[in-house]
Amino acid sequence: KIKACIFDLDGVIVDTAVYHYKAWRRLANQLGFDFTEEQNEELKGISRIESLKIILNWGRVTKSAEEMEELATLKNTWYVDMITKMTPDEILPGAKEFLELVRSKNYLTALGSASKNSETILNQIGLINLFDALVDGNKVTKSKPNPEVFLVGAKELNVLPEECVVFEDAIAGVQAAKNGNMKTVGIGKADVLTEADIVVGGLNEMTIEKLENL
Ligand code: G16
Ligand code: MG
Repeated sequence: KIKACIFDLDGVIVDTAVYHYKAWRRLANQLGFDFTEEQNEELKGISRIESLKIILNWGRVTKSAEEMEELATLKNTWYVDMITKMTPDEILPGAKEFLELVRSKNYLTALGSASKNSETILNQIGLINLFDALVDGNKVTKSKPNPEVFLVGAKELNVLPEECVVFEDAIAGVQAAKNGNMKTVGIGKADVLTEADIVVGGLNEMTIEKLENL
């Protein structure tokens, strides 16, 4: 029986990918190359430092570990500048309503995000109080598809992995949930998120019935 819902942040609750893209692109341009929005898709759900490694590889640029830390920090200052201007009208359609709905039916809720900025974002958009547990890049070290972020979420909620449903927009995130023995609802396209138990276009298409039938 399902007892808890664990939500990814970027792509499920809010679209921060556009801000990540702007900040990473500014960094790439400064280093003398560019990358496309299509390439940016590959960075979804991937941690900050792993994202940087992928981007540097696209530009055929080599940096030391120390330089990479500096570049990642620089990108983050630009990113934080943008997300601290976010407002509740950037919440994706149905996200707030679905969180309130599941809570009213006594399901527990947790965030399971790779981002180290998740609390800033949830405060900006006014949803922080709708989560019983917050697990993000500050609490875990292993990147999705490793299930760590979701397993810590289940633990904090005091439920078993098989009692959890994960809502994810990234392939790596769906795999992480599967690797953790959790049910998954893919947010996006069924031909992309093939490993998800069901796929919906957004939380606005999600219902209690679909949740209970998983
Ligand atoms: C998000 C984004 C990723 C980003 C990661 C780390 O993951 O999808 O593109 O690299 O967070 O973000 P930060 O640099 O803020 O720590 P998620 O798991 O919320 O989809
Ligand atoms: Mg995501």
